Amino acid sequence: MTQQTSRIKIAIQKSGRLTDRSLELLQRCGLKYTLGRDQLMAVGENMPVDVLLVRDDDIPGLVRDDVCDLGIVGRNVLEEKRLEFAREGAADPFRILRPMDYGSCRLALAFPEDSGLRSAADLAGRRVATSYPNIVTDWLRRQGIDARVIEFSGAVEIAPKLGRADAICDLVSTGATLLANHLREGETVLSSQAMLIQTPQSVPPVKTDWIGRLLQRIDGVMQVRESKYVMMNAPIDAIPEITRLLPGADAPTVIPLQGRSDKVAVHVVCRENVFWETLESLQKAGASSLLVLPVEKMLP
Ligand code: PRT
Ligand code: ZN
Repeated sequence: MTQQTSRIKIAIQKSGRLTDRSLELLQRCGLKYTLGRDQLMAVGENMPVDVLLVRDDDIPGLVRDDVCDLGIVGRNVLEEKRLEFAREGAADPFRILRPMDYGSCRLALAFPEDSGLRSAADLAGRRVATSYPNIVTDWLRRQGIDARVIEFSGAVEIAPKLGRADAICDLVSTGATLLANHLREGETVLSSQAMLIQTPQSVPPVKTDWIGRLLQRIDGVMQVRESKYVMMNAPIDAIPEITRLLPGADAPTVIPLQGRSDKVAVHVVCRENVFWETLESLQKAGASSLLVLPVEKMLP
């Protein structure tokens, strides 16, 4: 096997809403890379991992065809392509490994405020504009609604104004775009976030170790974002109550305090954010000298 084929390729969006967070994730996994002159590939310097920078719509196909071992793409794009590939006969074009903690949005129906249309049930015999024709057609069919789906490649929100559709189905995050276009949000057709996917082919042994290490690091990076290391002094009999109060806490480490028999030091890793209210409750339970520290890295 050549050096080239032993390197792991991961496809991420070249320029868009998922780009910064995907690159930041890989950097926090320890990857140092050099961006090629064509800006299409970032070559890993310290790990056998290369990053392909492409349009998000191309990522599912690159992973299906085993050109890339891994990819990060929105569930909306993934689901749209999965339905397209299924029509072509590919049942399982990629393996979904895990959701990432960014890129969240929803694919939702929206109706012109002055239209009298309120919900999906009002769409019978009407036209819905969307960039996700496969997902929307499939959803309407499953709901038993006989509406016509009009494919729009961009600026879907202006389709009703142009007289091209009666309603739309588009990605929504804050809702500001719908508001600005006098559209009222209706049913959510798909909840989305960035997803990590893997080729359906079995991973060659030469890559198994590094893929495993990368996945473990990705999990670690996502976990530390919320995790906190909490330190305090407390009476030993308050420890059960302290553990109960801390969200997602591991078993606490209990350390004796020099010259103190009434209190011990308690150190706990919490896998969720720790709020002021929690600290106040810990104080009431007898804890003192409370410290909350961010966690830099974590492995199970
Ligand atoms: O060039 P390329 O094809 O790679 O990029 P793209 O233009 O297709 O995608 P891009 O960069 O816009 O989005 C990439 C991914 O980010 C999407 O596939 C989603 O998974 C995710 N995402 C998260 C969003 C949004 N939030 C989002 N708000 N994608 C698009 N939007 C758009 C939406 O289409 C609408 O125009 O933002 C507008 C609505 O936003 P609000 O905040 O006004 O509701
Ligand atoms: Zn795209």
